[in-house]
Amino acid sequence: MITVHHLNNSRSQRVLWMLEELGLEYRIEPYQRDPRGLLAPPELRAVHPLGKAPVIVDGGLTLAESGAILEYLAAKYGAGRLSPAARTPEHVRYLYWMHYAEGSLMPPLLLKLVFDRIARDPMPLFIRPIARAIAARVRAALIDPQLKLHLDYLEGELAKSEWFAGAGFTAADIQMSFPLEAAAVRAGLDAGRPRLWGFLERIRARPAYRRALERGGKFELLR
Ligand SMILES: N[C@@H](CCC(=O)N[C@@H](CS)C(=O)NCC(=O)O)C(=O)O
Repeated sequence: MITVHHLNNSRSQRVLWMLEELGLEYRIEPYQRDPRGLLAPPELRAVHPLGKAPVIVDGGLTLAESGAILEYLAAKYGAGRLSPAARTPEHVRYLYWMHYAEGSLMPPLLLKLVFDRIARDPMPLFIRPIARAIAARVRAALIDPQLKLHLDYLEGELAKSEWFAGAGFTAADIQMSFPLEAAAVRAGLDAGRPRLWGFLERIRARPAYRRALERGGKFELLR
């Protein structure tokens, strides 16, 4: 049986969702983030040297990196489901979004998380105004315009088809869900971008998504 090393409020939620979509049996090995630093506990390093989630163990294979895990599961267990046929235009789009989610969209969202926390978290009184001024400047000059650029782009892309790779729901939508859920809590994504908002509403209504939430526990993305 597949084991998912699952960190609360993390990217491993989308692996649970993928497994539910495929109707596979799996067990969850749960980990809790350190409430102060938000890092994973050190025990996760015994599973994979980076100590990050998700990691799956399937027989003799230990695999990290959510995009690789989703592609592995689709190839091994999908029997044609959740990934478009090779050498089709949909498959090229599928590949693009699979890589874009972590490679292009997550970096500004992570910067947003870090700089918002610098501005908000307790710190010695004498450095607070300086730290806040630097954080405000980086957000205004770099992070917020980049996030707007990405979200506007994505809103336009969803005008082309209902799902990211085309007319059919695929693992690329599962991969894109995490940054878009993160954008909803930390980057102002709301009903003002109706196609992206509709995407979030559609994925949240999927029975497999809901079952994954029940199995994975509370899912409150960091802000
Ligand atoms: N690109 C990797 C990112 C993995 C990652 O950074 N995971 C976060 C959870 S969302 C994590 O484990 N954070 C805790 C830590 O870094 O200690 C993936 O998509 O799997």
